[in-house]
Amino acid sequence: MDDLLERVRQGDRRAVARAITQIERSKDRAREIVIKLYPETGMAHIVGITGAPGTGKSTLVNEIARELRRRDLLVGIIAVDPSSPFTGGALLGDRIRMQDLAGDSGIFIRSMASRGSLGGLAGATSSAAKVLDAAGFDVILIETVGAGQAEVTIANTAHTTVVVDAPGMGDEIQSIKAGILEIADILVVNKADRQGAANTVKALRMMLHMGQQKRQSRSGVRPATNLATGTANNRSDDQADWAVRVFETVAPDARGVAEVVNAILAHRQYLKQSDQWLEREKDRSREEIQQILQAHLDLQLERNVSNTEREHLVTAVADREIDPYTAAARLFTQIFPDR
Ligand SMILES: Nc1nc2c(ncn2[C@@H]2O[C@H](COP(=O)(O)OP(=O)(O)OP(=O)(O)O)[C@@H](O)[C@H]2O)c(=O)[nH]1
Ligand SMILES: [Mg+2]
Repeated sequence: MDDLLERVRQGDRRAVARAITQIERSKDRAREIVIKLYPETGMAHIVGITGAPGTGKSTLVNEIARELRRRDLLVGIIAVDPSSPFTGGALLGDRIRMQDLAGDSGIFIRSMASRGSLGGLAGATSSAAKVLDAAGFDVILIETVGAGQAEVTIANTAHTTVVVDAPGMGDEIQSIKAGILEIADILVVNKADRQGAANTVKALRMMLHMGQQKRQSRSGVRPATNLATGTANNRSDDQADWAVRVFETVAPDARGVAEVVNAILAHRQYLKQSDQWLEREKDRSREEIQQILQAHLDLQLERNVSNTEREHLVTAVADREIDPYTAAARLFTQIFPDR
């Protein structure tokens, strides 16, 4: 194990692949790997690429990676295999599309399977990102389908979130509902070669504008910079704001991709120069601790309280024999009997 992790630290790609496989297979291994590698993490720029199914995320990630390589940056890619039935089979497609990058030793590509719970997927993804981080990859691109809470959770673990839209998806409103637009640092309208692209751009710009006005009137000061964290109010006034912008791309031709990469790198710069990098690190840490605690609690519950006992309490609450607080208190003493 220690030998494997030493090779990870040296950037050995096969060791990286094996470590990630171990993370997927065993929670205990994942724990051990994260504990041991953690001191060597914190250097990589983690970029989430999210959006509705079929907007062209994989194609775009492919081209973004190629552009980052041109700038001599080492790129790790994690494609989260969507659990949504709409996108079944996407994994194979992703592999084929990304194959042309596979010969480059400066790029590491990995798909993560979304089995198990939401927390499990997010947890495994962020652990895999730590392995890539410790291995010295400069930028880690994480592709997720913006369909649910898991994706938002994964996006929350990124420093920079790129939300990808495309014309004719009819989902501009949907994406707001899903909270996807709110987490964007950079917006991309891909498939700009398709009819209606200009309208999609216009709609997004309008929504951005409205979002900022709302925030402005709520806080009584100036527009918030950051649609994601809502922490702008804490920031001192002399810090330049990050303006969320809308970019147009035609991913298969790499059209507009260099500009998106510029924005991604500029956002990193912005985070580093303000206190926002630390703020995001704290957000990510908070999220992770929370997930670990939750998982621990679930495990202890499973171990120490039988299903029958739990169901018994559930029925008692449903029958109004006891209230839910009393039920929870009883479970608590059973989960942690020493207290
Ligand atoms: N016309 C056009 N087609 C594109 C563009 N970008 C991607 N496509 C096509 O759109 C389809 C979906 O692209 P993907 O990159 O797989 O999209 P995705 O968002 O990763 O899809 P999922 O992972 O399944 O959600 C493919 O057939 C691409 O070739 C573009 O800019 N213009
Ligand atoms: Mg994809």
